[in-house]
Amino acid sequence: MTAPAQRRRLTVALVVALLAASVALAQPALAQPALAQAASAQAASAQAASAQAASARIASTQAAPAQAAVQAYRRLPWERPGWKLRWSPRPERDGLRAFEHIEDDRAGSDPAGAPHIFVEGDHYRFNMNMNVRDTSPDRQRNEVRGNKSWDHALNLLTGETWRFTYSMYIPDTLKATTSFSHIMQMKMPGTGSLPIIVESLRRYGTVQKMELKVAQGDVLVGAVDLEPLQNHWVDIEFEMKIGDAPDGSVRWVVRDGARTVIDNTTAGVDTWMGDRVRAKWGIYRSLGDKSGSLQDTYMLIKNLRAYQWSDTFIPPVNLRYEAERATIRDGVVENASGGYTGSGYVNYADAAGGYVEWKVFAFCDGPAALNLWYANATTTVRPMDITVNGTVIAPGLAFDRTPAWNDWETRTLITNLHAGVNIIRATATTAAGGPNLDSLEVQQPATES
Ligand SMILES: [Ca+2]
Ligand SMILES: [Ca+2]
Ligand SMILES: [Ca+2]
Repeated sequence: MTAPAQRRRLTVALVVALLAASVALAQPALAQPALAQAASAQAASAQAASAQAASARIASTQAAPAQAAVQAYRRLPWERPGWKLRWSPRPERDGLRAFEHIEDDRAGSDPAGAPHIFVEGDHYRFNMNMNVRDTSPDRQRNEVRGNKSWDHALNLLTGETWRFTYSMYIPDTLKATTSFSHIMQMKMPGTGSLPIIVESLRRYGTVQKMELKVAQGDVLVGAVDLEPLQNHWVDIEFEMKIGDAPDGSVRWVVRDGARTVIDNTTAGVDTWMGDRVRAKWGIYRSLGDKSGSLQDTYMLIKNLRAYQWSDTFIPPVNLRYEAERATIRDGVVENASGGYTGSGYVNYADAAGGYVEWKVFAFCDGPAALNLWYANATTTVRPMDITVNGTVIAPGLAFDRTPAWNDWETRTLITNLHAGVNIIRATATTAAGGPNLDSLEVQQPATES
């Protein structure tokens, strides 16, 4: 066996072991019998096939139990199409690690009030006082963004359908305003990128509303009176089919105890902006309110859950390849900035042509999501050409600025890989060189589509 073939077999074995382990960990009661059953069904099926070659009569008697076993396996609940839980942080256990990024007074305007975002019992608390100023000083921001599970960021991609549920406590000091007051958003990564969905507290004269809008086209999904919902926990649910218009849709449900306050669905909207989608919670509001509603306040959230509609229990398989362990031309491995994974990151030389090149594994021919984790705390975009197996799939992909060198962000590409080893290269195309590059995550569906 050649060395690459040995490596490939090892990788296959490792991936299978990882898959089995993750299934066993997530579902200890179901996983072992189900996997054993599947294996025995396969064995019985193989046995039936060889018997068929010998004698059609014998084959027919052996194939029947094999089919019955396969059907029993398919009937297991987690093999049916349905909502599959993909994220369920417990504040007291997971703390702020449940999120990709914590934007807690990122301009450092209110050190006396820090931290503004923290765990309090079974919920997350977001404090907002009037001292806080965002990096844009006409507004305030204390938010968490992204969903992290098993130390990986959840990828919400085009063609997928997701449901988020959570409970929210809005005190009567958190009022609707004449300028924007957002309490939840769905966005793609990138500084200054437009939101996709926005949940806001908006004032119409004397009437305070909580509303949900799709940002593209400014489409209102629904609005409810805010005041009856204040000073106690209410339940929020929203579903999102991710796609370019007209394939996107959004459903928004607000429940107050047993009462459904609103349950609206808006279809035909645009919910995909070309990069992965992620949720933000917190208080992000303009200081331009003209109604005198702004004051020190807070918001609480708990029972956060994310479900993906899927016909398999097994989540997509996500493998991380560190930049510092890849092939590097015109770049150096560093570890001075924190927040990276592995042992460091690659700092590209200030020149065009430097690259990081990975050999990555794919289970089968088909689509994969590539997450390039990077930081660029300059004011200049640092584009790179991304090639897969020698073909440029994203020329001059923009790596926009990030708030800090230790604030790692992603650019996500969806591309086809072939089964086995694939070569992925990120090449700087301008004289400033590439951004700092931390890792490449490759995500493939666990089942062939
Ligand atoms: Ca779009
Ligand atoms: Ca550099
Ligand atoms: Ca790294």
